[in-house]
Amino acid sequence: MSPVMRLSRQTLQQLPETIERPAYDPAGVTIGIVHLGIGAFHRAHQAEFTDIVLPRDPSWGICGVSLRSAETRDALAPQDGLYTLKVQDGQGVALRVIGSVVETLVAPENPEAVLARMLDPATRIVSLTVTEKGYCHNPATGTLDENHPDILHDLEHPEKPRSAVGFIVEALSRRRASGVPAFTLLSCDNLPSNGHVLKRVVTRFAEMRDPQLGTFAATVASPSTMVDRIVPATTDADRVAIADSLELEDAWPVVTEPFRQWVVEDDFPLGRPAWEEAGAVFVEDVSAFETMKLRLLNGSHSTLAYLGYLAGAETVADAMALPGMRELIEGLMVEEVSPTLPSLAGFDLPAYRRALIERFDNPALRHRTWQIAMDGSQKLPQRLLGTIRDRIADDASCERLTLGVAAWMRYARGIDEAGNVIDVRDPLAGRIAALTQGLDGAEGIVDAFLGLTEVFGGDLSGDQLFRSRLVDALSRLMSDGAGVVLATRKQSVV
Ligand code: CS2
Repeated sequence: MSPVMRLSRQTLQQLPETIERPAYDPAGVTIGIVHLGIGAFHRAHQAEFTDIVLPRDPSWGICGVSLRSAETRDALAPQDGLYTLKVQDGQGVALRVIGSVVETLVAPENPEAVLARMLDPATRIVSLTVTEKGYCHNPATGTLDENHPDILHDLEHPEKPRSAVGFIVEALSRRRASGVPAFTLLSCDNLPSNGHVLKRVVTRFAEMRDPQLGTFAATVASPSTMVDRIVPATTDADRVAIADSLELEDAWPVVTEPFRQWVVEDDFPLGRPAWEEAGAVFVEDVSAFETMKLRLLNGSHSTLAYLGYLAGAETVADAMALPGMRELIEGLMVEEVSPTLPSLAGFDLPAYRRALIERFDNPALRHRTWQIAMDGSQKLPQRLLGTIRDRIADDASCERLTLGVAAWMRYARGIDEAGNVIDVRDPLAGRIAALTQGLDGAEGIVDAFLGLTEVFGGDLSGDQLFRSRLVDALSRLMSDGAGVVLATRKQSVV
């Protein structure tokens, strides 16, 4: 029977002994961080790091903001923001109740309440996990897409913004007017030099509103970070299993793996939590870590997701078990990605790659290929295309990476190998469908995709060698299917 009582501050004390709970009184926590994009990733990553250090300084509680739907607030508000983090792999399970998210707001319902929080002088950090598309940027260049519908909206209605960029700039403008120093911006999304990208789009948008505001925005601290933890979407089965262990209902627990990593540039003029005590690593320049993670982990993930989905694998672990997949991913990491990485003194790259394979194999995480396949047009530039660019410049092979890109093209057209419709989620899905409509040959399809210069950049869009390799890979996927291509790949490679 499922429990009737709900997790909350009141019921916290009745949790079974085995469940770890906040080592502080959640009622005594005040807000120091406004987080835009309160999804599962934030709750399994930054919110846990913060939870660990709150006993030392309870002034760093988090106000979590949803920029779109009310779902998270509706689940967490009746629980006083408390939720369970379930950490699991093939070996075991650990449950911990997190108390660092002390308020949840829904931006479209009340943008003014979000702005009020951002203006509060106690708010010293505004962090973000709004996914790649949330930056309203051109993925190939990292600059603001000035024609983005949300940007056009926010330019016209600066006091009622929709986008993260619009909220940040309006809050900075009001803080500046009332003499409150600017908060530190902290991007926690999977973008190369995420702090720089954020600063660039914020500064440009501020400039479009008012040149002086642009000058002010250019002075705001925006350290880059590398974030890592695999966090699949929570399922109903997870909810039921967690309620059984808690003997309480939790409307939105989060499930993740034991591994977690956070590398952060230490530039916080108004201070920060002592996240290093929770395992974060502070460095001067995060870019080498970020390139490594995006190219090795996320590049492999996207390749696994597109090829795996097409070959009928529902999860990453299933995809890893497809004949030929493990060899493909290992070869991609060792032979094609690793030679392009900047060197990191003292870093054990082979051990990092081995750990990645183990993480992809984690049988306890049902990480759906479909989930990772989302928003490919925003992800591919930093995950696969940058590496391909470097390999082409070095006159080196990139057959596996190219197969990953071709698999995206095959997937993004929206029909699977059995002729069924794929639920493609991508801001460019409509454009891709229109561009490729009626085409049935690999050459025409590749040319249509390469016309997306905001994805491929002017250089790769016009690269003839890249084009012919893509045509070759896509024709094989179209004629043989992903499963056969994977299983027979070795023979077909020259
Ligand atoms: C994944 C990432 O959904 C995706 O695109 O590749 O969310 C991945 O799980 C994380 O970056 C791991 O840190």
